[in-house]
Amino acid sequence: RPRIFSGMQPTEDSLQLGNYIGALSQWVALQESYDAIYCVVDMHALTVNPEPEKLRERTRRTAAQYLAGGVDPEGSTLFVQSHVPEHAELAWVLSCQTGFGEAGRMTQFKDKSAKQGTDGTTVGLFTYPVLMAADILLYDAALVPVGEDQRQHLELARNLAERLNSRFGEDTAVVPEPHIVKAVAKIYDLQEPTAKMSKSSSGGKGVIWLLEDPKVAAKRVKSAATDSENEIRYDPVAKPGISNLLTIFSALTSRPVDQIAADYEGKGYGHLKVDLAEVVVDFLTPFQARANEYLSDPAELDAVLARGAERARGLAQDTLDRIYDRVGLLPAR
Ligand code: AQP
Repeated sequence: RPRIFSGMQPTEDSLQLGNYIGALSQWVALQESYDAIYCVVDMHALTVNPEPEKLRERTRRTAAQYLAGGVDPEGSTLFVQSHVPEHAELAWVLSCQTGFGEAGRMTQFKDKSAKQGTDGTTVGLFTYPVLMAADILLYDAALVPVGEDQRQHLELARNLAERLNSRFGEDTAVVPEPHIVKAVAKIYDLQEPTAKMSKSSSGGKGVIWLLEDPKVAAKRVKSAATDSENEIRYDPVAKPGISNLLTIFSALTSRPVDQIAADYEGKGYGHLKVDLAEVVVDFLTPFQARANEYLSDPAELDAVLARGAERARGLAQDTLDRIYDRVGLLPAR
């Protein structure tokens, strides 16, 4: 089976609905046909300087949400990035292959560093995409399921793989392909439907958190920003708010957007919002029950993560040995 890799950062207590629709639900759909490797990228989360206790707690919570979303811990490999030190080791090799200007062109870095100012911005935030490239190349991943916002980082990983191959020999690294499902690649903030729903967007008011009280989530859906017309149709340019609600509705019910839009022909926005609020509650309630079950037994969760790390490490060591050899590092005796 071809290999896929993906990960998310444990930067908040809860993932948000965009993480689920754009990434996690894709992971679950792909895990049967691929050798899937899913990682909680806690080292990436260090770029925002979290409280140590919070980071540990959020790492477990993120893993529990992967499992609650349907990641199969038997068929797939689920682990925590820092448990496999090869990620940081390969990142160093790759950082020596990355142009300073090339890294500086990453739009996510430009956006985040602009908010934080020069002194608040760490070197870790700058080299974040290089660590992400290491995550992917370490497992010879052929495919990387992510949301649209990660496209440029994926392109860097591809460029680095190609660079290694042209400098050190054709099969030094596997060049990964992004797997971005266009229809759900970008879920928007409910209050600001032209901005990506993100763990840090709109002060949280337009975000649906996977682990928040479903009643609060329902309220957020009902007060989503729309437009001054009254026609329900999918038109992301003219009607970003309504189109986003239709996309979320479609993703959570596995029904085509057009069909849903047709159901609401001639009906008011209120109808759509009330029904979508119910769909969201019906999704969140069992999701949270499953997540809480995993969280109620941290020892078992840690055991799942330990098994995953053991398998991941075996794969990672082989790749790192190969790349260390190609770039000319002397093997240790
Ligand atoms: N709104 C979204 N729509 C579709 N996909 C999304 N993803 C994130 N937001 C959306 C995808 O989820 C994964 C999250 O990976 P991450 O936690 O490493 O990265 P992130 O993009 O930093 O997450 P957030 O929630 O957007 O937090 P911020 O921006 O506040 O740090 C990725 O596959 C991403 O594409």
